[in-house]
Amino acid sequence: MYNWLQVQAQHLPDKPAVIFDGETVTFSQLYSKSLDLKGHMASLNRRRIGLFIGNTMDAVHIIHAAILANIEVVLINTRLTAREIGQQLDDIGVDTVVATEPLELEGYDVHGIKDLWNKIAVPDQQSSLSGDSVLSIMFTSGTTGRAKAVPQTFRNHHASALGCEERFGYSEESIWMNVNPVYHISGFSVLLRSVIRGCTMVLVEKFEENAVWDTITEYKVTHTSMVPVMLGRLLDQPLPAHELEGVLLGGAGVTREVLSRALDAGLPVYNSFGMTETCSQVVSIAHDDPNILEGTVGQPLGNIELRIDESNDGELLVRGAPVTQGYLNAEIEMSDGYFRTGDMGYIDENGYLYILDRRKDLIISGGENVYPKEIEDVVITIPEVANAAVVKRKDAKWGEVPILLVEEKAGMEIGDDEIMNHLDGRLARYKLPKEIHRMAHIIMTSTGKVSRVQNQKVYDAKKK
Ligand code: S0N
Ligand code: MG
Ligand code: MG
Ligand code: MG
Repeated sequence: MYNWLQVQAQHLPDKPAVIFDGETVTFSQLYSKSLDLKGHMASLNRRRIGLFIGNTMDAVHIIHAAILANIEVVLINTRLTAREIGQQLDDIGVDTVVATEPLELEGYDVHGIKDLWNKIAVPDQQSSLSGDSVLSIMFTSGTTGRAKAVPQTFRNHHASALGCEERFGYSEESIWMNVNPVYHISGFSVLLRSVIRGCTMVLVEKFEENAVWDTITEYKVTHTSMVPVMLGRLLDQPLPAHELEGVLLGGAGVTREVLSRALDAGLPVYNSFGMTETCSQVVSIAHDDPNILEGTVGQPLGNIELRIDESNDGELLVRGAPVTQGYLNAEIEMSDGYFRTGDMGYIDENGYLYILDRRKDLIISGGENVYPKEIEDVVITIPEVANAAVVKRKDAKWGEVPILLVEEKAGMEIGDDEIMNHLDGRLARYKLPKEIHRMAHIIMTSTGKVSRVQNQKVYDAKKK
């Protein structure tokens, strides 16, 4: 049941499974090469392997080989620094990484794809895939500043794909373009949905708006998903004739302005809400739903139940087969089998969900999550810095960006360049603050934490 690729290799052997950079691989070719690579992956003798992969054909083979070998894959965001990657891997005991992209990571066993093919393959062992087995592990940072490892099982992924398919309306005939990084659930889920349903995936290595439109027209793409920043960039281009039936938006809130521009241009957009913990979208709304411009992210997918916890500021809770059972390295907050998202919202009388406020401690820049505490932890290691707070502001290019407020130690000063030099190399570049401000005091809560609300207020007042 979970051996999706084998099933498609039998049912649709000659159908294009993946198109990448002008090369087409059929389901039978994808299966046989992945099966071959499986033996080489298994020779690494690890139950859990880190993947440092781009959106390439090699990456697709590696992921399927690992699935066939029942090796848990740990997806690494390739924008992270070696320091950040090391912290994540150490936290869940991973010492071996397979890389399709250049990677310098001291102290780990890193194998390039060529190196992997040169290993002596272990003979094929029939591994039975069960719903409860972990297929993938992805990191999502948290309030503590330490990234939380989210295990996603075969059942989670399968349920997610079925829920998406039902609402989003793709089928075996669809051509799915994948422009999201495969190391995020946004991209990984497309890779799995396409083999689960037996449709073709057109994989795009790097998001570039002109080239993406060319891909959409050349391959007659019918379905795709993306973050709102990508949609905004696509809409800034002249729109060619296309055959798109669905453009799924997720990963960040989309403005009414971008949504209505898309609808005016005749793009069949679906807005949605989802997280790494829920294995992609769990709530969505179609372009032809009369409520699409009302600020709602839609109704829950068929296999999802929602609840609002009124006793906790209207926190959104989610339950269903796609939802992870718990983090590998942290406690998960659950109530009655419902996952506590940390986001605040309400559900109207027709079951439409409105997200009122993302978690106070979350900044979403271009679909990448940025956690204030992670930046603050690095800033306060600068000797001249007494305290630091990271707040956010809206940004035309990225949606939201981090802003750094710094309190210097008495009698000490530090320049912006020195601060930025300290952060660069320690933090991924998308986490670097876009402005730095000196403050007399960083406001703390009664429990001694940086006050998100109060420091944000101070910054907002300063802006006016
Ligand atoms: C938007 C992207 C494509 C921008 O990257 P681009 O243009 O390729 O940048 P580069 O050329 O690599 O770098 C140029 C400079 O820009 C900086 N930079 C890059 N990205 C960002 C960023 N996000 N924020 C701030 N700065 C950024 C670079 O650092 C560089 O600057 P310098 O030179 O100074 O270093 C790219 O960011 C991107 O791919 N974003 C999308 C990531 C994503 O997919 N996120 C979604 C995560 N969430 C989920 O997966 C859960 C929700 C979900 O499942 C979902 C999400 C979306 C769609 C569908 C679903 C679903 O439910 O199926
Ligand atoms: Mg071989
Ligand atoms: Mg670019
Ligand atoms: Mg640069």
